[in-house]
Amino acid sequence: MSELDLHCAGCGIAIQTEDKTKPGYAPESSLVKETPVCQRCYRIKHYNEASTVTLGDDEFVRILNSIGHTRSLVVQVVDLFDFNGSWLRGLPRFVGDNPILLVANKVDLLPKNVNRNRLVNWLRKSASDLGLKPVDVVLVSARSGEGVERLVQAMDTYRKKRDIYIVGVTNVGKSSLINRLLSQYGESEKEITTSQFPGTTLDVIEIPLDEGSSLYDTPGIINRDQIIYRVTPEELKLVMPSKPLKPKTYQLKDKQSLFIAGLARVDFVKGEDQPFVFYISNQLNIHRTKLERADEIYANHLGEMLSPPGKDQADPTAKLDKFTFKVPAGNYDLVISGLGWIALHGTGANVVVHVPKGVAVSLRPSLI
Ligand SMILES: Nc1nc2c(ncn2[C@@H]2O[C@H](COP(=O)(O)OP(=O)(O)OP(=O)(O)O)[C@@H](O)[C@H]2O)c(=O)[nH]1
Ligand SMILES: [Mg+2]
Repeated sequence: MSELDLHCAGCGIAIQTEDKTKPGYAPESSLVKETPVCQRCYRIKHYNEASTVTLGDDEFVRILNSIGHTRSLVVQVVDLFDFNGSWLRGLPRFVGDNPILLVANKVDLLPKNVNRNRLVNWLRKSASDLGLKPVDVVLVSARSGEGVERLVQAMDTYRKKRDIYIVGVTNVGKSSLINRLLSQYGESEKEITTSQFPGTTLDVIEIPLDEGSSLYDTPGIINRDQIIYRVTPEELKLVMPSKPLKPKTYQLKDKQSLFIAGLARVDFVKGEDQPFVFYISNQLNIHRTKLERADEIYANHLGEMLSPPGKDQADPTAKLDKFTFKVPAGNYDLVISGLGWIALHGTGANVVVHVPKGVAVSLRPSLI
């Protein structure tokens, strides 16, 4: 049995029963179920295993291109915890004339008192700066359900009975959001596989909406700028916040340095005394020291006091990337892709950020 016309209900991949080591394997005995799942999805769901298969970028581009040949509403999902790192570049080029609805997921991670209208305006402005004019912007949380009703209304308004494609970088919560929508409509027995590891969905998954139109989940592309590709699966659980962020404020003088675990170092090189507010996973420690001692502390304590990375991964001799910023007076965030951001609301500061090679660091007008 090699050519089965069956697709895994969890990740969309074509199911095969012949090779355990290849994607899509499911034992024949499991195929009697109405909604068959591949062994990988079974293991992610029941043992929270890290997924080892990833989708090639070519395949991803092929899927995006095919959306350009449909008439549909495209829903671009971004992760509010890492707006910059979860931005899907060049989407308008791929999807042609189809309208794009921008959905910012994981709003539950932001402190409760954050002004929602301000966030939406911030998103609209940032999207526009990145070359996207969405038909609308909706804040949601697949986890808490916030904004989901609004999303349903917006999708209904803009799709005009056409298909809907949910697209975005890996791990932004596309599949979680669809599961949330399905359970809202009493279809809770259908469940797409989700996991904290990137690259969960492997092919397009069709969910019929009504006579003649469907909602499609799609796999996400990997954005290697994000720090999540520099940590082990165990460390990823610490780096990706699971609870609302509790901002940590440090009143700093210049010539001080702060380590975010052993993953990043922020040097306040020059400027007036001012607060640095860290929005990072509550499970990561911050260590403050003098700038002149920072090299020595890193060399001697990486993998111990400064962890993650753990002892086995720690390599204090590995070359780091260094970003220098002249932060203007006003409200700005220094963003370390996938790790979080540091808000500055001062009179200006010269700051240097050190991160593992290839991780993106940027400056933006403050989100909060
Ligand atoms: N805090 C929070 N976490 C979320 C939310 N939505 C999804 N997640 C988490 O984000 C991670 C990725 O979720 P998925 O739904 O698998 O993401 P995806 O975009 O489908 O990922 P790919 O299939 O790899 O492209 C999981 O750990 C989810 O639990 C949310 O609203 N809030
Ligand atoms: Mg998915």
